Amino acid sequence: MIKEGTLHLDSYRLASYAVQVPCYICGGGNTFDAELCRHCCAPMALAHQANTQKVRPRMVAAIGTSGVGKTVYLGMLMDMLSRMPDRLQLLARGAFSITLQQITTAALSRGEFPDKTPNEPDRWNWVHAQVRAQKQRHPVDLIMPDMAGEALLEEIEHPRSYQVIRSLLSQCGGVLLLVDASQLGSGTLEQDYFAMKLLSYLIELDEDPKTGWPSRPIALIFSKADEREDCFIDPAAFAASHASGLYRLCQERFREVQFFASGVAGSCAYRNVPKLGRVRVPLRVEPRGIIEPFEWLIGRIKS
Ligand SMILES: Nc1nc2c(ncn2[C@@H]2O[C@H](COP(=O)(O)OP(=O)(O)O)[C@@H](O)[C@H]2O)c(=O)[nH]1
Ligand SMILES: [Mg+2]
Ligand SMILES: [Zn+2]
Repeated sequence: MIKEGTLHLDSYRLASYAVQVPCYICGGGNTFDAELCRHCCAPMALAHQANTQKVRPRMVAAIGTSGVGKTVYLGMLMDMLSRMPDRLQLLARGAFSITLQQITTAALSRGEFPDKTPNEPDRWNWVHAQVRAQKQRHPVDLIMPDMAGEALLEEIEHPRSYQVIRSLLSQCGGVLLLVDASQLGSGTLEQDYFAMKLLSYLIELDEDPKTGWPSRPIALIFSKADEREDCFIDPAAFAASHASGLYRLCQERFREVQFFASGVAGSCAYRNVPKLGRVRVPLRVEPRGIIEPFEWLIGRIKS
C-alpha cells in the first residue's frame, strides 16, 4: 500500500515457478514455461502432452551414422503414413512433429535432399505422433527424435557425453537401425563396425533378457537400397554376405531382429552447385520399403 492507492504485488507469479515439471526423457525438473529441458534439451512439449494422457507414450528411435539417410527416411515415413490412413493411422502431435515431414518433402520436390541435421540436441526435430494399426484397439504414442549421427557416435565412444541419447535409448521400446547398403555393397566395412558398436552399447544399457535390449525389437534397415537391387531381393542374405559381423551379433545376442531394405530415390546423380561443389541429388522420388519396417516394429513393441 502506498498513500495514493493500492499497488498489486507481482510476487504471486513466482509461485508457479516453484512447481517443477519433470522432463519426459530425463526426468529432470524444469519451469512450467521452459521450451526445452535445461538438462537434456528435449522439447518440454513432450512432457506437457504426456501429462494429459493416462498411458505413458512408447518411444522408438531412428539411429545410424551421419549420412546414412535417417532424415530422409523419417520424413518420408511421416509423409506416407499421414496419407495412408487405411494401413496405419497417424496423428501428429504438436507443430514440431510436422516440421520434419515438411522439410523433407519440400527438399525432395525441389529435386534435392534435405540439409544435414545439426549436432546440437536443441536443433533436432522431435516427432511425436499417435499411431494406430488396424488390429490394435489402443493407439501407440511414438516419440522419435531425428538425431545427428555424430552425436550418437560421440555418446557410443564416450558414454554419458550426450545424456539425452542415453536416457532416450534406455527408454525406447525398439529401434530402427539404419545401415548404408550402398557403402556395404562397395566393400567398406565402416557401417558394419558402427552398427556392431551401437548394438553392443544397447546391450550394455539394459541386459535384462526379458525386459532389456536382448528382447526388444530391432528393425535393421538397409538404406539407399535403390543402389543395390540384390539387397531388396533378400535383405537377410545381403546382411550375411556384406555385414557378417553384424549378422552374427544379431543372431547371437538379440531375439527380435528383422532385416529390411529401403530406398527413397529412384536414382541419383551429382550436380555442381556454386559454393557447395558436387552435391548428390535425387533424379526421381520412388519410395520403396519405407512403411514395412515401421509396421513390423510397432506390432512388436511391448507396452
Ligand atoms: N540413393 C539414395 N541416397 C539417399 C537416400 N536417402 C538419403 N540419401 C543420401 O544420403 C544423404 C544423407 O541423408 P540424410 O537423411 O540427411 O542422412 P542422416 O545424416 O542420416 O540424417 C543424402 O543427402 C543423400 O545423398 C536414398 O533413399 N537413396
Ligand atoms: Mg539427419
Ligand atoms: Zn530432459
